[in-house]
Order: sequence, then structure tokens, then C-alpha cells
Amino acid sequence: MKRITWSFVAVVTALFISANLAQAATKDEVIKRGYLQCGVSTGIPGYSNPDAKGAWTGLDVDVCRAVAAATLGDASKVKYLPLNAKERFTALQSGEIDMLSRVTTYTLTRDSSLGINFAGVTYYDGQGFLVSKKLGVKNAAELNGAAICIQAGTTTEVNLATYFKQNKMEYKPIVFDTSDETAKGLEAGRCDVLTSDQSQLYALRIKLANPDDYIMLPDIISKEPLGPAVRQGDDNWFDIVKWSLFAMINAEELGITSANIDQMMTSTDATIQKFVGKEGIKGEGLGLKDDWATQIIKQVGNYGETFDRNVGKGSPLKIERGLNAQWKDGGLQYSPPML
Ligand SMILES: N[C@@H](CCC(=O)N[C@@H](CS)C(=O)NCC(=O)O)C(=O)O
Repeated sequence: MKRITWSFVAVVTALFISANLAQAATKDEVIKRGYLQCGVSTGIPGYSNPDAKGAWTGLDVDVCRAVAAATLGDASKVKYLPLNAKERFTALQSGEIDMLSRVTTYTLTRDSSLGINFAGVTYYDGQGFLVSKKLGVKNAAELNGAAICIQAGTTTEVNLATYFKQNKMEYKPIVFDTSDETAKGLEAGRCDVLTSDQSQLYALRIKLANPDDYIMLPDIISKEPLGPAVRQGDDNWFDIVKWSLFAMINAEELGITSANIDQMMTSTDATIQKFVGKEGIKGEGLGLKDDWATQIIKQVGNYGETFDRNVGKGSPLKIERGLNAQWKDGGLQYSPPML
């Protein structure tokens, strides 16, 4: 009896210790290593895209940079790992990356059965259709019998099947592993239609030799809230990624920008003082330096700045804020308060 009791205590203690070790692991590893390993796409302009010299930019890239600024005090300390849709979750599960920031839709199945947690929404999206003008169709209801290019291992595949079944239509899926192959499939006429999250369709269109030969249909057939994900079992790291994104969203709401952050340091406004780490819990709750949020804004900018520069009016994509506007402006971007 006594032995059973002791082995029970030993197991519980071991579980408790391993849970705590897991909790400390990712942040400590990143700090020890000196850089963050961030999983991104193989190349989607505006979201995560390398230039000719291999320098990465994009909205998803800026989330990696924000986490590096918060954790290491330096947004440039990131190693980007390009991953196609099929590879992305394994890379996170195996520990090859510390976080995934790659146009990835937050769904029940992924959040509950892959050992990962979504840390928020960087971009509210929906699935659309990019169609060759030659096809002469005006909306998705006219796509019966079309050959449709699509990427393997995505929510896109599932939504497409559901949509066509519900509408009693047929289609021929032409499946590729990377976005470049998918776009080439459209250009080569292997398919008449390319379907994906609408943001990626805008991004892929600018990569085509003749973008004006293709039109975006008005239909949106799904909800695609895209956001960063981390491994389960490391609550501190989960909080760091979650609050790095919240800090960017909050800063925009509070009017804190990369241009005025230095003046904000001397603000007497209580909410701003908490944001810049002069009052309140500062960095303690996340186990970071008190200037963690300040560094994000200084080095990366607030959510609105990164949206505009990468995908919005200051970028070739010129995407409207739409659902991604602040809640006060009729959008869905809403951060819990940093009190
Ligand atoms: N949001 C969807 C789709 C994500 C996705 O992988 N989209 C393709 C669009 S073609 C892409 O970005 N590919 C980039 C790549 O393979 O690197 C999901 O999470 O399943």
C-alpha cells in the first residue's frame, strides 16, 4: 500500500516537474540560441517573401520579428524556415521551429488535435477564386466542371469540396505542393481557376506574367482567420507570442507608432505608461524585460503600420483594411487591454 502511494507521488512529482520544464523551454532556448526559428511560407508577397538577397518581409514575417524584439530585444534575430502547407505542422511539432507564422487558418481540428495552439489572428481572410478572363465567368456559381488549381494540405481543399458538393457542382482538382507551382499551373492553362485564401490570390496575381488576364470573383466561400501557432505545453511561450501580436494591435488603437514611441516614453497617460513598461506588471508576467512592447513598436511598428507597408495602401497589393480594421473602425481587430 505504502509503495503504491509513494510511486503515485513520484509519478505526480515527475509530471509536475516535466510540465514546468516544458513551460520554461522555448523562451530559454531562444535566448540561449540567440535567435528565433520562425516557420513561414515558401514565398507569398506581402505575407512572407524573400528578396533576391534572401531578406524576408511580410505581415507574417513582422509577427516573427515582433516576437524576437520582445524576447531578444532585436527584431533581426530571426531565422526563417520556408515551409509548404504539408510540412508546416510537423516542423512545429518536432521542434524544428519555435513558432509558425504562415498564412495558417485557425481551426478546431488544428487547435485541438495537432498538439499546437493558435495565438491569435493576424489577418481575417476568406477563400476566393482567381479566374482566367478567357473563361468568361462572373461568379462561383458558374464554375461547374472547371479545372481548379489548389494546394495540398490546406483548408482550401476541404472548403472547395464542401462548396461544390453543397451546390451540386463538379470540378477537377489539380493539386500542387507550393504556391509557385499552383500559380504556374494557372498560367500554363492546367486549370482555369486558382482558389485559395483571397489574400494569397492577390499576392500570387502580382507574380503572374500578365496579371490583367485574371479576375477575382466576388464570392468568399469560407472563414480563414490566419494566425501564428506554437506547440502546446509551453504556456509562457504561448503568452509571449499572443501578447506580442496584441501589443501591435493595442499600439495602433492607442496611437503609438514607431515614429512617436520615443515621445510616448515620457507620456503621463496611465494606459501608455503601462504599455511602455513604466507602470503595472511591466515585463514580469511574461518573464521578459520591461521594454518588451516598446521594442516591438520601435523595431517593427504597430499593426496598422505593418498592415499598410506589407499588404495595404503602402504595398503593391493595396488590400483594404476591411475585416482587419480596428474594432473602433468597424473591423474585427480587437486586443484585450494591457492593464
Ligand atoms: N490558410 C489556408 C491556406 C494556406 C496556404 O498554404 N496557402 C497557399 C496558397 S497557394 C500558400 O500560401 N502557399 C505558400 C507555400 O506553399 O509556401 C490553410 O491554412 O490551410
